[in-house]
Amino acid sequence: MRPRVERAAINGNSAAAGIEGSTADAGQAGRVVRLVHSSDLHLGMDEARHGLGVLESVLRTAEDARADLVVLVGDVFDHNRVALDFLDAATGLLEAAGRPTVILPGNHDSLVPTSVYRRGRFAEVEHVHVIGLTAEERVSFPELDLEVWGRAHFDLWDMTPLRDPPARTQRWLVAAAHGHWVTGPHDLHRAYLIHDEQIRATRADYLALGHWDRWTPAGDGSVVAYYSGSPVHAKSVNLVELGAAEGIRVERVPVLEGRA
Ligand SMILES: [Mn+2]
Repeated sequence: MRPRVERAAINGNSAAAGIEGSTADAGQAGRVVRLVHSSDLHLGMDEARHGLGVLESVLRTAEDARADLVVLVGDVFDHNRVALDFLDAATGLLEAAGRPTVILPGNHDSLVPTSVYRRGRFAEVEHVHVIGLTAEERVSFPELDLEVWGRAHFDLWDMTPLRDPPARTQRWLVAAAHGHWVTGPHDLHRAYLIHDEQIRATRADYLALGHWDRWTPAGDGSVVAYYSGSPVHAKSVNLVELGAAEGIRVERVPVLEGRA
């Protein structure tokens, strides 16, 4: 049984944002950039039962989709006590996939001193980028004319995922945030809040959200923003195409089974 495929085509913000320079009107000429957005894999929650199959599935789906880039928006690991050999195996999968991957640490896999990302050898893999560790907040891909910006969780304290978004330096700006989208006053007691006006202020072409297990669009429509949901629960990832004829195209695609 395949989950239904959700499609959304919304005009990108790169022109509307009024960016300076020759890239502003690159509209038709540039190639289409494809990225796969996922989050909340919670690897290591039950090593015996789930293993790394979920990560393998996401990477296989990205390969099948011929994605230029994979963006994993937090809680990739369930906790920071995950065993070193498990981390080595995870790094091995990312390395073998050979696909540029940006990881934004979330609240479960935050960059505490004993973080999975500091204990594991993630920083040694050239095409794996951990925001807050291998880059401060922004990872640039000049060959794609794209940058990914986000704020890592460094501990368990509250933080503001979308505080002070930067001005773009590439044609495409993808923002990433691991937190709770505020849909009303009943959400205000929560942590890691993401408000509509903060989403709007990113002026990003796409906002990749994590922290929720379910797939859902977010924001007020000013920026194309989606939770990917956990591949375990949503059974899908978001395939985002930047530069498609109709603007920014987001497709919810089912995750393929791992090889295991
Ligand atoms: Mn979370």
